[in-house]
Amino acid sequence: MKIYRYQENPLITPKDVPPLRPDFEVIGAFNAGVAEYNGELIMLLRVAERPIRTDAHIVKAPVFNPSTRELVIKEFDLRDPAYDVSDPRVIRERGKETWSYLTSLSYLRIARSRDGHHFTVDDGAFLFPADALETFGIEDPRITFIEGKYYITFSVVSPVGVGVGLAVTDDFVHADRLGVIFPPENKDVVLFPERIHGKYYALHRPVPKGAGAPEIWIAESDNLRYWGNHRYLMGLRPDHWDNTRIGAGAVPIKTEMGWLELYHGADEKNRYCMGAVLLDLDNPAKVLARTEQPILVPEAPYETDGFFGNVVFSCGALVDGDTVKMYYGVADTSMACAELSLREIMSALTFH
Ligand code: MAN
Repeated sequence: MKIYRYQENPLITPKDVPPLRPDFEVIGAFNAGVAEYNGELIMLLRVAERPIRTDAHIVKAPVFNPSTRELVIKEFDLRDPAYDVSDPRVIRERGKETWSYLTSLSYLRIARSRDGHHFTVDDGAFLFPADALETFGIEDPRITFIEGKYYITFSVVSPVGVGVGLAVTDDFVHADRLGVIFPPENKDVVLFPERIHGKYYALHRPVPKGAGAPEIWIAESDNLRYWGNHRYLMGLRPDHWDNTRIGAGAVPIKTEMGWLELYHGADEKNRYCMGAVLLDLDNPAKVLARTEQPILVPEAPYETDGFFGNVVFSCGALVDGDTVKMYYGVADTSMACAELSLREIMSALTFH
């Protein structure tokens, strides 16, 4: 498969984004949702900021306090054996399976472009944590244009778990929040761009803790807020690149052959690749075909090295004729874009 990675990659790096306050630093501008609006390409970035470290032994975790609307900074001494900080993203109490704090707080911020290659970052946040379910941040937005409005799904992260929130905008200046649409633990919610037989559809990714694994489900709704008729859609594949965790990526692309979904899959070493799956046009709960091999793997230095390396993670793609412009987060650090041929992705699918 031919892949054209933009020469300007990475398109946005943490250095391009000034922190919201002087005692913080931006460590990630990644996993952006994309949309076309008013002649511009909008990238809704997940920006991760953390308090600047002043003592090499102290890790500081930012937490939003919903009553004061301020950030509280928790400190952890790396020499304290009670904590495990081997994963740079989280602070764990040793011996516990779940994590207790994130080392950065994410919010959503807009970058705009006329040509899809060069971007200007807006001042300030577009969506910032606002309530008790968002105290550890909001992450990984996807934008779907439905019936004249842009709907944004994003992860909401707090001590009670990771769920999925919904917001809507028609101008990328103001957004209305529509609440949490999928409770913990769930992530990677992508809305279909149109109704199918009168119903809205969403892909989602629960993380079962007893039986089961982080795999992709599909649900229906009459109003985008209340979801039901949940069905298991597709799973992990042993001995494949997507054997540990999968989740929907970009907004499904309508083609003559079906809905083409670009999804991410991770292996046991936490290498994240992108693959494709084709769903029935009439009944998207039916999987028609899937790529055996990934369509994009982390290879470029900006994909293999960073805050959390070996990650390509797309939350949005645009289609122009045969060209799929896949925007994707790299190494939990920056943003990149690659062009692929729609026809070639289709021929890489294996039908069952
Ligand atoms: C994982 C990673 C992090 C993210 C948390 C919470 O640890 O994806 O980047 O912040 O989950 O969603």
